[in-house]
Amino acid sequence: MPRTEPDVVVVGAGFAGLYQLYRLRELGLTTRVFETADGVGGTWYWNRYPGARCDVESLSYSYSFSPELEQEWTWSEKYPTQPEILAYLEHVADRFDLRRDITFGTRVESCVWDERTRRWTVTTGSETVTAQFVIMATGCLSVAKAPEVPGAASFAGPIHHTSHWPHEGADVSGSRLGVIGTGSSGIQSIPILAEQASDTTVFQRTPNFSMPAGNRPLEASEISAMKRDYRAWREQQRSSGFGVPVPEPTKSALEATEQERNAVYQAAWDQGMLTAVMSAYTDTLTDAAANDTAAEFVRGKIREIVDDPATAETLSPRSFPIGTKRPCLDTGYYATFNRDDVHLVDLRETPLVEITEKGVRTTAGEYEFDALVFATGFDAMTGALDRIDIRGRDGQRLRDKWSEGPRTYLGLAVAGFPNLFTITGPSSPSVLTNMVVSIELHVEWVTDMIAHLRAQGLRAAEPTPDAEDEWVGHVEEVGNMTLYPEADSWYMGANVPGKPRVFMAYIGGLGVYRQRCDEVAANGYEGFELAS
Ligand code: FAD
Ligand code: N01
Repeated sequence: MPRTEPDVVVVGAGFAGLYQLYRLRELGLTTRVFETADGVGGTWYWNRYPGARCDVESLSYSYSFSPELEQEWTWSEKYPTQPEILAYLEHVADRFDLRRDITFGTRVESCVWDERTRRWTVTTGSETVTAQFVIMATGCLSVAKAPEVPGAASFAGPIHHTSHWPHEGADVSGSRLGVIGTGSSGIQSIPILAEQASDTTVFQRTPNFSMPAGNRPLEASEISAMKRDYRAWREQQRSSGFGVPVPEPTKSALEATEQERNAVYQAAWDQGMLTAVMSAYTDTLTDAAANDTAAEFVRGKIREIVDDPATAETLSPRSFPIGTKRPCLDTGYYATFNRDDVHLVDLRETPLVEITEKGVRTTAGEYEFDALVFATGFDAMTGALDRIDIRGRDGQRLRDKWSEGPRTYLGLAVAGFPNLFTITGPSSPSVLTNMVVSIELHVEWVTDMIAHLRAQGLRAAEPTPDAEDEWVGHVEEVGNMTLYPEADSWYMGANVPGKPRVFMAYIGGLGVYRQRCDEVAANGYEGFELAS
């Protein structure tokens, strides 16, 4: 029988929840994991749209905690597909016998702190359990959002959100297809969908910067070289700024001549790595003029690839600095707009009005479709936490506390919410990095803290309001030194109407952040109040 009084409840069974369970077992703690989905994988369980793959190289976008796992798993491509990443996570779940502590198909609805027992009461649709600790491994991009227009229920054909793609696949062959959204999910799926559909119309509100992924099968020699050098590579990942080792830039883009810059950008473009362009110069993300040199390089590429100059201009981002909305890697995205059966609608000129029975109405008129795809993204960073009724000391609700933006200490814990931890929580480097590296850092840190509490006979820990205020201020200060706050991005909460406009990630660098977390632990969990 599953326990009703485990030591720990973990919410979510993606990269974060699986590893957290593994670590807690090592510590000898009893753990229940609850997962809404019917299987493991998180992001890679849900996002099954055609073309879904990661854009951090497979050899880096993988766990580092088990050298045996590293040796026995062999990635097939530079950027693995969703099915391959899901197969990897299923393998991890089986190899470490994790499934027996996971309750699938079960959503956690509320978590309420009981000050008397110093335990959380966790309620799902089917049971109530209590636990000393709750660890939210609920994901930064796990709550899909639809376009904010009325009428979806009236559409006669199927509507597929990229993040809830049917498991059996969606056959759009021969269909007239409308796609709303041109972020990473749209940019990955549109070239493939356009090949299948008889006619495709892309509704674009904001064009995004994208670069060719240069995806390819991995050579046996590179796999064996990496398997030989994995330990050193992992060390570099852990101390790097973004969780992907790249040479540190030493020069301002504005110190280079245009010719030098273009050679550097071209080499980065050919490499097919996001970090190569974004890390080419020291000031790409901090100086508007420096940033614009990279932005203009990409806009020049769009003009080269897209035959029709007006379409090229519509596809060219001009309303935000490059990198301040998540840039994309693609396979044939811009060239797709050279097809006669692909049309681009600029929603800045003719905004969406409604979804109708036959299709989509903009201010210019009605477009008729057989099927629609919403590639409209997520209520990111706080969405999954906001949807759980989390009540800390004195009945305070987390979503009330965060009504003007999330407040955390290190993105890991929240004042007033004892023994609650958030893996890749708001105000940590999370989505600005290779997430697997950030996840491992958080899981290991939280596990160490729980081990410390138990070794010291302590029952509860929570950040002090002062430590939280200091961290929130620091995250904001560092964010304001960059161009990120200028963009209407999901990093800023700007994609969800009514969401507070706050930069929700820490851009100080993963290596620097790791040092800070290590110092906090080494100083006896400085900034936390520990209670027996
Ligand atoms: P998730 O994988 O999101 O898992 C969270 C789980 O929690 C979900 O399964 C969800 O169902 C469950 N859950 C949430 N709330 C509840 C609840 N109340 N009760 C029960 N269960 C709940 N990152 C990169 O670093 N590189 C990439 O290339 C990259 N590509 C991406 C591609 C796509 C299409 C998307 C959407 C994201 C991508 N990401 C990428 C980010 C990705 O989300 C992370 O890399 C990583 O998979 C997150 O793992 P996680 O375990 O933290 O969260
Ligand atoms: O979502 P998005 P996503 N009317 O928010 C548009 C990761 N990821 O699923 O920009 C009209 O980026 C919206 O327009 P605008 C990655 O971190 C990675 O694509 O808000 N349009 C935008 O064009 C990524 O950043 C990969 O003006 C509306 C699009 O929909 C994150 O997940 C692949 C609208 C949403 O883009 C999210 O990506 C996939 C409306 N009402 C995802 N609402 C990799 O390749 C939204 N839009 C690794």
